Amino acid sequence: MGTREQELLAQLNLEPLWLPFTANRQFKAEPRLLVAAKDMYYTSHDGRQILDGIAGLWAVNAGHCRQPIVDAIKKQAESMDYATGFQMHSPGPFLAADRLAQITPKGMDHVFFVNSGSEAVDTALKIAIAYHRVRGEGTRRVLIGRERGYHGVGFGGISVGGMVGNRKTFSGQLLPAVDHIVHTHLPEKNAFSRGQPEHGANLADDLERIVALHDASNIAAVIVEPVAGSTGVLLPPKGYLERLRQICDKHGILLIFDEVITGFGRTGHAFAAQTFGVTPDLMTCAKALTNAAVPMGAVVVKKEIYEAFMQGPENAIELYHGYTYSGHPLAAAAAVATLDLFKAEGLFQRAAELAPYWEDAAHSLKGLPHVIDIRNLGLIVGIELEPMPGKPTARAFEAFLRAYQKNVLIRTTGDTIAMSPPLIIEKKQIDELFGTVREILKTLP
Ligand code: PXG
Repeated sequence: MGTREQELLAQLNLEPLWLPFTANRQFKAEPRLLVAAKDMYYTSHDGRQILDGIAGLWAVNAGHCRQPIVDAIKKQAESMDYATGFQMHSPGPFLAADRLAQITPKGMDHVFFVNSGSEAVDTALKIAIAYHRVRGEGTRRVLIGRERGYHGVGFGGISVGGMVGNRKTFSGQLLPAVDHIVHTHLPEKNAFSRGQPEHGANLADDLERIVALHDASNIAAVIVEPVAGSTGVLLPPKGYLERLRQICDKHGILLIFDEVITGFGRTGHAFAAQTFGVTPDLMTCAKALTNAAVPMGAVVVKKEIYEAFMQGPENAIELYHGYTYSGHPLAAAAAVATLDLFKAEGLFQRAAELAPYWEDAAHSLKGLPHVIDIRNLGLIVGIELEPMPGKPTARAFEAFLRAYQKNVLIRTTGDTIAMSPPLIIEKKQIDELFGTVREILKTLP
């Protein structure tokens, strides 16, 4: 440990903080702290430059500490810190909503602001139920998620989510009117697909099974991630999302895309809905909406959904929902600057242009020890490793630790290495990222 590191750690009392989604005791025994960031790199507490292979956490799409965003936040903090969004508002959220509506799929043009992906999911589920009710179809309350889905950690999100680790502690307290369609992971047929896999469109028909069980008149919405991220990068089979859309239309069920990680250029278009050519009725986003500089999320809905609420007496609140910080001025300022920066630098297009290079680099790892599948799209990759016998997740976590020692930040979930860099990444940095992972894979236990 260097002197700088020792000094910094000596000042910190690590004990009071309870870290999220972290093995706290293991971490506190050997902390990994990031102290600064610029563009593609973090600075670690021991003074190393760390290449950010995961855009913070699928979030810093324009790269770190970009000046226009920093300036916008500073300016807003100096001129007005906070204004309530309830029966009042400030100009920023209107500007942000307008900018956002310009890049969402056609017809999806009304925006409800929240502060995180989890809040966006819970808000979208509530809007779906409330929408059916205001239209006189109040029996439609069942929410359908998908196995292996991740929709944040609110009670709504874990209920429609399908990751057992996030659910098992709370089983019995999850939302009652929920069901799940099957996941789309078919490694025996689709391993090492480039982009969308060939097999599995028919898995969308599982929704018909659930409709037959509950009856469409009871179902409010289906929520899926267009590309499932946290569960280990699962891509939709060709034709799958189209089929899901058709079945929802047939039965009057709302389709919600959770675009928290796929939004803002990650797949080569503003949203995965555009990459796949399938438009949902509602979508959630967060993370890169502000380049992660200030927490913010949003639910974007089709015009018809917003308009269904704009009935009745004009002095009546149409939706009893909102957060103290919905449309927080600082977040709104960051969102406006971020969306302007994405546009000025053509970053979504840049992701699309880099995607073939990224794909080749990713698939060059095929054949290395332990690699049982590689899945990619846009600037996303999942590299699945054979688990160590009796020790699931241990091999991938070891890869994460070794990559960090070698100055590269990757992310692991289960035994899958996931990478999703800022969209400003250069080809030589793509080489460095995959080169480091290659070296690590050769020596992993
Ligand atoms: N939906 C999706 C699809 C997400 O990926 C959330 C909702 C929740 O967002 P908040 O802002 O409440 O965390 C997410 C979050 C990972 C990882 O390792 C991904 C997320 C969170 C933690 C880890 O891939 N995404």
